Amino acid sequence: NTAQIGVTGLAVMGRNLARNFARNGYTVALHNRTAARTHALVEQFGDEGDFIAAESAENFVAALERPRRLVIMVKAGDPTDAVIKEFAPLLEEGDMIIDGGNAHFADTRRREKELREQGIHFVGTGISGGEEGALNGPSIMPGGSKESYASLGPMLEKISAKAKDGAPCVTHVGPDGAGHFVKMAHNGIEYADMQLIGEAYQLLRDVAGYSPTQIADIFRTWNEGRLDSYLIDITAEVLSHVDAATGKPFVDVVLDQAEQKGTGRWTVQIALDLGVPVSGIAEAVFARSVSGHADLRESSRHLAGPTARTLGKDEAAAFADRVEQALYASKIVSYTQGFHEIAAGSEEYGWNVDLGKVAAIWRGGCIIRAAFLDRITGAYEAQPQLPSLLADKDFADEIAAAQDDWRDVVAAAVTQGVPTPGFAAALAYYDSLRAERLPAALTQGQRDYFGAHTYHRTDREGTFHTLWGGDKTEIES
Ligand code: NBP
Repeated sequence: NTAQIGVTGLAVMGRNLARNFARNGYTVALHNRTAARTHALVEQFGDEGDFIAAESAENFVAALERPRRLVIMVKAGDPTDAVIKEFAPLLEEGDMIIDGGNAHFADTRRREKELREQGIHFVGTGISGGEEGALNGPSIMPGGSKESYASLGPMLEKISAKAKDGAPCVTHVGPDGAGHFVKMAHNGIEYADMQLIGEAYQLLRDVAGYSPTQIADIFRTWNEGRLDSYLIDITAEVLSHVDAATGKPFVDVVLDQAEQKGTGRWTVQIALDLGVPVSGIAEAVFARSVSGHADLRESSRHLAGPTARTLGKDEAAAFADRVEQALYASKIVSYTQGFHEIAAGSEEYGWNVDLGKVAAIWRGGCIIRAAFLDRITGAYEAQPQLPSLLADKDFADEIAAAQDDWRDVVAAAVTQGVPTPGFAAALAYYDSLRAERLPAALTQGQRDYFGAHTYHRTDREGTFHTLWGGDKTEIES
């Protein structure tokens, strides 16, 4: 008997993905550097489907039907290269290596190119949904060749999450590193979503004076409306949880220093390289960074702030409604920025990514799954060349309706001294885009003054420089 697919790397993600394939009727070959994990899987879950356990790389490869489909689920970085180096010599032309780890898309591009020269399809695949998603249906973002998707796609469609309309949450994102790039952008957007939710929570707590349980209820209400999403849902769960040891709200006993694994940081680094303003995502990454600087925070506790003023009951309820508006408007902006980055990456690397399809495959399985994504798909379907989500009339109308409240909330945060870098950055981005004139004209003047960097004029073509040190005549260069 031969396996339709093999998984090497059987930690939480690989194990659950292998079980998912098996539960869907595929025979799955199993391999892990440390064989104990392979045997443990068969022992615990062997009755869920057909597994072929292999201890050696040779036996693992031999168990796969041709063209072989070999999934790597090991720690991203050097381990992935080590595993490729081990398996590639055992493979033949037309075989596929699927890397489901959180690889940097530049590594994926390099690996794809190297393996293509050997006739092997390398399919860098973003997988979102954590352990639970890997087992019950993740959102899957495969890159690589069209040919590989023809062979692999139906299997991925089977094991993927399904959106509410039944559509599988997987699509061929584009060639080489496109899948991992889109996964990276997904995680950047996830950081921004989480930061915005955190800011909403802090405002409801510090300005409106609500308790964590009350805030959980507010989030539950929001989850029935346009903010309906996995992250809002779990936020309510976390906020209503009470610590068993102390009887205090769980959120009050957790150390307030956020950690990160790196994909959010990559999103910002790559955005800087591509020249895409992802200020909301950047603020989310920096907010985690600030939180982690314990010493810096400790040495800053004495710094002056405004006198706190908690709202009365009726005022608090009205304020909560305004926070919902601010959260929703800021969310539209962070998705606008994230999709701009995907569009820029697609343009830079010639991937031809369908942005509407990306939004569609994020509707289920992944961490940012939300009702809202249907709207993004709709916007790109109506206008595939949409320059920005804010150019979509429906989103623009919604922000128009939300903007007064959004501004009030940011103003309240500023006067009350509650840090809301996400809300504020989103609003500044929005105002920058709609501004008739930006102070960039002055920046250009300064650059021309100190460095003769030249400028363009609004009234005629050409490149100009003013003789600032002399008689200030303008010359055309
Ligand atoms: P880990 O990222 O913790 O990696 C552990 C696996 O890598 C084990 O199977 C280990 O083998 C193997 N491995 C290592 Br480490 N170095 C190796 C080497 N040099 N050669 C061969 N195998 C090696 O596992 P994970 O949390 O299951 O994640 C797997 C991938 O999925 C990662 O890239 C991760 O970023 C990505 N991902 C994770 C999540 C999540 O929620 N955890 C979500 C989405 C994507 P051993 O058993 O012999 O030590």
